Amino acid sequence: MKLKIAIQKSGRLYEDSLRLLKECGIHISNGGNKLKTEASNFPIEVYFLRDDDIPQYVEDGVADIGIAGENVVHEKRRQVDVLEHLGFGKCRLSIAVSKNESFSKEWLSGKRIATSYPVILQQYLDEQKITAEIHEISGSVEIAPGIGLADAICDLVSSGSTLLTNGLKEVETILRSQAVLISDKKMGAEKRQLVEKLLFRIRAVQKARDNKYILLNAPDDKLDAIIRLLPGMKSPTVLPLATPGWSSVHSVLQEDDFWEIIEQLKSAGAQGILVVPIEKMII
Ligand code: PRT
Ligand code: ZN
Repeated sequence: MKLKIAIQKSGRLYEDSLRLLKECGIHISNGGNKLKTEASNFPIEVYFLRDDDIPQYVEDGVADIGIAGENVVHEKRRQVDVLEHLGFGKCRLSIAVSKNESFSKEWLSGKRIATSYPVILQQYLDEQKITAEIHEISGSVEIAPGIGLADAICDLVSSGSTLLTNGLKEVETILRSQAVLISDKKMGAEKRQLVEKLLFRIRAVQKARDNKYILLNAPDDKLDAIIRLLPGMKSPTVLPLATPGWSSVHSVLQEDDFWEIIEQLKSAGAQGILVVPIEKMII
């Protein structure tokens, strides 16, 4: 039995999706123009599809699991389970208007809004009790105000440069999105076991990405103060150095706390601090 996973065939999620599988130790030949390929060392078949179609394929059981943006998963309203947020493909679905417009939510009332996300936008408008006209278009949404097709747009934004070059400004964020792993609700027990195995690896890869391994040297009389600064997985490892009166301390640090703690370690007397990436982390 093989697990079938659907990933984007080309586009913004393609490379990160392949990289994630690779980091999970799953060897597949690059898709190229192929519709599907197999892994040599894990019972998995990879299908390369358009991102918009992935939720439907998973709902229908054509694929057991898939990687798609939350934006697409919400818009398509398909009955699938979201198993994990994957930390890439981050963007937001926002309303944008001409940069000279003085915007308020009430302003939207009666306006024409161009979008490729009519379902999510309608839900937002209903929640806000705003009546507006939605123009569904499938691409180049950002040019709609300039050509007189709409008064505002609702589109995905990441850096914001597309809005800027089209004389628009972002005024409301209605959804934050990233790539997620979705699964078929009707999957059998054997497939579920394979999914668990894959999820275990994905989580180890994600945890490793958020953490760093740190090694440092310290005089023994400063050890207590230094150890208090380091969380570690249980507690830091302390090993004697060849030079009497000195020890080496090993620990794991969260990427987010990293710079702050390094500063404090230095002032507490730590020397020769090394910080190295972790490849996999299982706790
Ligand atoms: O062929 P297929 O249908 O598979 O590809 P696609 O063209 O529909 O999708 P693609 O590859 O553009 O995006 C796939 C997924 O990436 C989306 O569904 C989102 O989940 C995610 N993602 C992340 C983005 C962006 N960031 C993004 N910036 N998708 C699209 N954009 C577009 C946006 O629509 C706008 O045109 O990029 C432009 C804005 O970018 P900035 O950086 O100028 O703000
Ligand atoms: Zn698409």
